[in-house]
Amino acid sequence: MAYKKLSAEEAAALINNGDIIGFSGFTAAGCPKTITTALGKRAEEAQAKGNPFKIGIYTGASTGDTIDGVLARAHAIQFRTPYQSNNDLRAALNKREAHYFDLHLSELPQYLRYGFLAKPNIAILEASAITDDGKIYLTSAVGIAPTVARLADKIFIELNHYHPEELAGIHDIYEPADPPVRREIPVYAPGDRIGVPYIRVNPEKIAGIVETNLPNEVGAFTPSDEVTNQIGRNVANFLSSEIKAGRIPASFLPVQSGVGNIANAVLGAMGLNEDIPAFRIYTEVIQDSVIALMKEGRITFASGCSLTLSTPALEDVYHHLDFFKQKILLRPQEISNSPEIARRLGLISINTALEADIFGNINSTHITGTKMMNGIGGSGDFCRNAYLSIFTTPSTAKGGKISAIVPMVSHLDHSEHSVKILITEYGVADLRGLSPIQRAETIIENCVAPEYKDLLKKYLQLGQTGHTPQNLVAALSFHNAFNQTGDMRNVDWKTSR
Ligand code: 0RQ
Repeated sequence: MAYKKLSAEEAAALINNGDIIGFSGFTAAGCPKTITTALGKRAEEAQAKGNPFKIGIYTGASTGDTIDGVLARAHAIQFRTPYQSNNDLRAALNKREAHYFDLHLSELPQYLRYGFLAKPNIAILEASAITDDGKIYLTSAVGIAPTVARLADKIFIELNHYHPEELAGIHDIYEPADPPVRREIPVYAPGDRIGVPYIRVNPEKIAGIVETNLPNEVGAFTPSDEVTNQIGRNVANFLSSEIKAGRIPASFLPVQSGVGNIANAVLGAMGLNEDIPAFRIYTEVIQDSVIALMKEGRITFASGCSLTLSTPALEDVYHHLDFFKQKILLRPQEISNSPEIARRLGLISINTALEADIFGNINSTHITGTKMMNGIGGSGDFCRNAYLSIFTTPSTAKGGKISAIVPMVSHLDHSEHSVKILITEYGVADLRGLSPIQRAETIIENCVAPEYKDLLKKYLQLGQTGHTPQNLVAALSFHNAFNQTGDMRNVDWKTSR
């Protein structure tokens, strides 16, 4: 091999305070693992000597603990974008120890190219293979890798032998040209290939190769429970009724579904629903349920940005690559999450809310308006541009002390203009064509937990005038009750009037 072999410590020694690093990967899939572990130690040693050591971080989305966890615990993060989901990093962001700016995932590569954000001078990429002439074959995700590989001055490769070289061919790498010369991204069906299966770089930029043999750090999914299963069934039944009503073509449309247990339960329920024909996926995160449904013939193709699979599911894919490579494509996030393609393909988009308000606005990111949970991820890329945009959420959190449906969201990610359908375990609120007061009545009737229905009906009576009958004094009274008493059911309208 033409490249210098390095240990993780040798590579980390070439990274300095103030460097800005772009990583491969998307969720914990496809992320480098060893150089950052060594970098965390290097940062701690420098800080122990009284020297500052902080870096800037661009990733695809969340990462494994060896990036976000290690570097957060080492107090080594100056800034970071986009989506994250690590407990230690979340704590650091909420203490404002690291600066975090939350971006739509599709936008990050073009923001970097446009010069809106500081240029990454280093890229660290996990690869399953590399050729002497600079062709890099990624592993189980793509993320922002093509863009940061091109922009960086120096590239480190973690060549991870856990991932088979036969994975080559599953990726479809394509970077759009920038305005004013951008043309349409020519994806007309989920399976369309528009690029090449590798990232091509100048071999002189490759500063070294670290060889590894490590699985992804994707955690096991929490098993679905009765609430998530019921949400799944409500989504599936709603979609089958839309087919019967002729509002979704009988041949169905490609589906995007978010990340987590609800998304797994929704796809599982869609797979079981006999009125929904076998379907295709055009999404960012390919989760375990997609693989199971592919084996059953219920999902016929999945285009995504990552194989965010539990280790048994990923090994199943790797043992049957001949089968799965015909049915899966991994794309950069600006293609998997492209608003242009979401609109053209007519995606049915299903994402998760932390809270919704009775008028149909969605908060996917902030706990009681101040604390960052994870980030907006791809939910905005898809929901604004989908054929049909659905948000799901359990009706309550923390054993009923929090209603996920509130008078006014404490932070706004997706507005009433983008949100078409809201689904909880209690039912479906179809908001299409409804005025604000009609939306409020529909959401309270169909989606709210019984113990919160009367409270929200009373709230509607407090907002006497206007097109959207909010009461600006009482609008955040549910959140105030939670902050003051630990339970939203203790809301006191007299003090909030
Ligand atoms: O906390 O575990 O401490 O009890 O929030 O809630 O119900 O386990 O749901 O894991 O699916 O996460 C929106 C965060 C949901 C996620 C969100 C508390 C609740 C629990 C998690 P505990 P659940 P999930 C894909 C596309 C971003 C938008 C998106 C997410 C914890 O799905 O980050 O879909 N989405 N992007 O108790 C206070 C509320 C709460 C609440 C729940 N109203 N107030 N706490 N919780 N509701 C992402 C990518 O693009 C990669």
